[in-house]
Amino acid sequence: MSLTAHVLTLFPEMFPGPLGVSLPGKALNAGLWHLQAHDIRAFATDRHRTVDDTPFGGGAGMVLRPDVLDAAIAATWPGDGPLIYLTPRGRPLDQAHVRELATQPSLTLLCGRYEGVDERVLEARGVHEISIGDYVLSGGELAALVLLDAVVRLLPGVLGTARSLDEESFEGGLLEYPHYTRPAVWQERAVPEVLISGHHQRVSDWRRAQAEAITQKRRPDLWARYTARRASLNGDCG
Ligand code: 6GU
Repeated sequence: MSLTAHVLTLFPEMFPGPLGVSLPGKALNAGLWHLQAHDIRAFATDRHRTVDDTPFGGGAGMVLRPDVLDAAIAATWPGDGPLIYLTPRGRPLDQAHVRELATQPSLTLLCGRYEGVDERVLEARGVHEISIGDYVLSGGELAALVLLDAVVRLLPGVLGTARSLDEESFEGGLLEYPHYTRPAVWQERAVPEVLISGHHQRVSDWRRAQAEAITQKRRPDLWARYTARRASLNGDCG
């Protein structure tokens, strides 16, 4: 029922880290999800606790050994959810994918360090590869924390009912409209008049127009997807 996340890492002390505070931390303490960090080094077999070696074919860096990682997977993967390797060469993570991941009983996240992991263990275990963006992190741990934060806030009971998920950024296909609070005038800048009006329909029309304008300007890729979806919902095509 509730999600269990297993993280295989050489740095288990990085967990729960930021997921131990605020919304995900409260949800963790409330038992709405579970987190187990496993030290890959505990599955090394030699007396030096070796987890990596130099790459066949030469080159810089070190590669995680397949036997060590496979033993860690065998001991920790519950088998009722996907095995995921965080890597910049993986499928780019988006909100639709996050929603799918949030339906799983478990997520097992493999975090690499060094140059990477031996390809054979990824093949043998049917590992899914996910990237959180087009930049390179020094290891998969921060990517695992990002993925879990995005997933956990979608779990039943975590966000509460005060704010509907489909009115927020991406769930509706648009970037967020601007927000304002007191004071009504700050440093000679007034809050947009319509927000003081108390006219709910005018407020929501204004917010929609703002969200559309900012999406069109900043993210032509999202805007194209949004207009295509709007057209298909209106029956303008397939
Ligand atoms: Cl998932 N891992 C690493 N190491 N770097 C990344 C990434 C993942 N996504 C973007 N950069």
